[in-house]
Amino acid sequence: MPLSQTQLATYARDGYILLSGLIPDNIANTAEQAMWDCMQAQPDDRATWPDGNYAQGHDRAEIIACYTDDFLQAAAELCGDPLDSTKAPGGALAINIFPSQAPWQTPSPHIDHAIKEHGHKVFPRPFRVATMIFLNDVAERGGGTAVWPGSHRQIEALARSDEERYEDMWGLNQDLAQADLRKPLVLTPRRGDVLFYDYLCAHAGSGNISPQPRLALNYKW
Ligand SMILES: O=C(O)CCC(=O)C(=O)O
Ligand SMILES: [Fe+2]
Repeated sequence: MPLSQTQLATYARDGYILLSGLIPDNIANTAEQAMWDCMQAQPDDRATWPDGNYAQGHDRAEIIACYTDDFLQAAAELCGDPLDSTKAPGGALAINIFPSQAPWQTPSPHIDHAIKEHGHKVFPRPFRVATMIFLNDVAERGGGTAVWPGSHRQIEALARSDEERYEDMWGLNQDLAQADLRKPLVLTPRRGDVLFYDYLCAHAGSGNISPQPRLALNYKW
């Protein structure tokens, strides 16, 4: 079992957990190189970098290699489902945040699967756990993911307060201001760290005013 009782309790309390160094450095490093290749860009030549942020699905073997047995076991334990429910995914969504000139500000929270046209319902949960695999070191204000500790419980309480009104993830996401969320934590993960978050965990991408892009892979079960 890769996760301790303390880690499981932390996830239950906070609605997310950052597991440091879950992906071995050589695997994360090789995935990062593949990511640059996918973007047809070179890390040491800014002129080749994409304009703005980069969100794109990829299925290169070097990227899929991040789904190690330890990673999949951790995901399965956090899902609360049997292991075979988390067979290695066939790809990942790259979410890369490139440096920008915009003044840095605390981002606004959202929950995932909240696009109106997709019509996802709040209950039963449309997915169990989401993951962000960080492929490089993230500096302060370098585009780390922001998370709102305990927000999954507050947002669940909001949803339960009026299940008719908050039938859809979209409507619930519209009303997060009603959930009285605490202050967010803006993570500064390192290469190989993995964030797991609950489907009702409020989170956000954040601005990057560091010299380096933030490279990460997103997947949901
Ligand atoms: O880029 C991040 O850190 C978070 C992205 C995110 O929340 C999303 O794409 O839904
Ligand atoms: Fe999100």
